[in-house]
This record gives sequence, structure tokens and C-alpha cells, in this order.
Amino acid sequence: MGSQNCETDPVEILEDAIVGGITAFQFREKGVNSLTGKAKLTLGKRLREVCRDHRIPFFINDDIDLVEPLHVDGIHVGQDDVSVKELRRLYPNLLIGLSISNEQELFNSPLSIVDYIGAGPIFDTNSKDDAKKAVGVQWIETVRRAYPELPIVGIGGINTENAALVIEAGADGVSVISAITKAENIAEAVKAL
Ligand code: TZP
Ligand code: MG
Repeated sequence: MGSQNCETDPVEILEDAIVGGITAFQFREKGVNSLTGKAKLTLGKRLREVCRDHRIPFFINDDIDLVEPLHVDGIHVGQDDVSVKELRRLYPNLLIGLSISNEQELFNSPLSIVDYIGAGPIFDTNSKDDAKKAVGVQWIETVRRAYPELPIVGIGGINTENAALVIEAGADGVSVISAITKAENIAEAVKAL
């Protein structure tokens, strides 16, 4: 998530989500109403500290320039961002995740060098301005068949009602924004997920 997804203090939202039991966090400060420049870096540092204090891996989304200032644990990129080959060369020891949304991406991406796949958008989402078409949980089954051993997280429109379908289809985890940031009770929503 980024501040654009939050109606209250992002630091508190992250802390509540950690109480609920999230196992990783990705800083995705991007799109309408997101922070830039110094304000983005300052928020990133605060969120990074919270993750460090609770031993939660901290990922950055796309923003390679924040890798060093935030001492990230991992980087998540999409198909149009810095290539994973380049990232692996630059950062041999960081976790690297790649979004995969269709068969062409699945078969043309160098997945042997990534640590996990983000598969989706599984359901329709309001949290990403340029989201591709929803692909459904069948997409998880397809990716799982092609890569039996690679960790897969589903993303896009996942909530407490449908998360189980994503796991049943073969995902190892779910990544969510609004199901947590917009929850009435964040820790409870995470526990329910
Ligand atoms: N990538 C694909 S869908 C999505 C991203 C970043 C947004 C997920 O947000 P939400 O609120 O969990 O649908
Ligand atoms: Mg991207």
C-alpha cells in the first residue's frame, strides 16, 4: 500500500496489520494522490522502520531509487519496469517478485531468477489505475501447473470473502490493499484473511 490507499495514518494501518498477522509489506506509493520526492522517502522510512521492528520483510514496488535509502528486503516489478535480469544483476541478494498476468508473460519471463510471482489481477480492483483485465482464480491454476515449485501470490480484488478461493486454486499467499486499508477493524480483517 501507499498513503493514497489510506484514509488514516499509514503507519498506524501498517502497525494494526502487523498485529493481525501480515507476513510481508510492500510500499507502493503510486498513482492519484500519492506522495513524491522527500515526502515519499520520509513515509517510506517510517514504514520501513515499523517492518524492521517487527521483522516483517519490506518490499518496494518499482521504485528502484528507494532500494538503497530504505534498505529494502525485496523489490516487486511489473512487466514494464526495470527487467528482472537487470535487477538480479544489481541486487543478487534481494528478494525479487514479478507480476504475471497472461500466458505470454508467463512463458517469456525469466522466472528461474525470481523469488515469487504476483499473479493477477484475480478479481476486479479499484486500487490500480492501469489494472489489466481480471483473470480469475483459473489463472492461479495455470501458473501453478507451469511452475509447481515457485511461490505464487494472488493479487487484485482479494478480500475476506474470496481469499480462500485463491489459496484453493494453488496460491501460496494473497496480496491485498483495500481489504486491509479500508477495513473497519484492520487487525480483525487480517486475521480473517
Ligand atoms: N496489481 C494488480 S491488482 C493491484 C495491483 C497493485 C491492486 C490490488 O489492490 P486491491 O485493493 O487489493 O484490489
Ligand atoms: Mg510496476
